[in-house]
Amino acid sequence: MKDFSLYVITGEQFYPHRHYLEVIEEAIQGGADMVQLREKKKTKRELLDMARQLKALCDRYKVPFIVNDHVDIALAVDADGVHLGQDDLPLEEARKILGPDKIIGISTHNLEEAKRAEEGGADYIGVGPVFPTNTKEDVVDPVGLEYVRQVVEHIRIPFVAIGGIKLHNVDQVLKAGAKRICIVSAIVGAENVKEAACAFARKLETVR
Ligand code: TZP
Ligand code: MG
Repeated sequence: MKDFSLYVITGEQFYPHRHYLEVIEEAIQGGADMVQLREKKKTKRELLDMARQLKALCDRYKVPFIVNDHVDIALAVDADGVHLGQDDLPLEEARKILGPDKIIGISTHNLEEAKRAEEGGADYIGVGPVFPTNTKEDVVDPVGLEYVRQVVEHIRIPFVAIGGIKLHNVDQVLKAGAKRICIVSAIVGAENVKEAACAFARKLETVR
């Protein structure tokens, strides 16, 4: 897996009057180096179309493109990988379908889930929500920076900190040991998407 540090996720509710391709392109131009399609209210057909277009955009910038939840859509558009939660298709099944070369990321909320994902062959894990966030419905309670520190100590595969990360609190996340962060609203919902991404990218440079 190509390394990454600033992982950006789509969220159409944050740019109702803009086209997702334009928003994501600005995020990439600002420094996002991994992109995920995550839209919970779209049909499979709509997602397939978005995935195809985002994959083409990401290919142009040589940025890995990941599909949330839908292994079939990831395969159909030859995405670089999938991101799966604890209630989605299990890692072992997804790996059987996708083979060894695709990226599989797993959301985790505690060390037990993190260890299981690592042992199961996940390429990276999500660690969060670090802070409260309204972006995700049915979100579990924030796990805080303590879980980030535990992952730094006990897990060897790459992890991304996610959830409520903003410019004003990102320093705490980096100080806890995160070298990769995953952002929705603070980038795609920003007034100036490119500048917002750029500001996070600059913060990340200080720890890399
Ligand atoms: N998973 C855990 S928190 C979250 C996801 C998808 C949402 C993060 O969004 P934001 O706007 O960066 O808090
Ligand atoms: Mg999911």
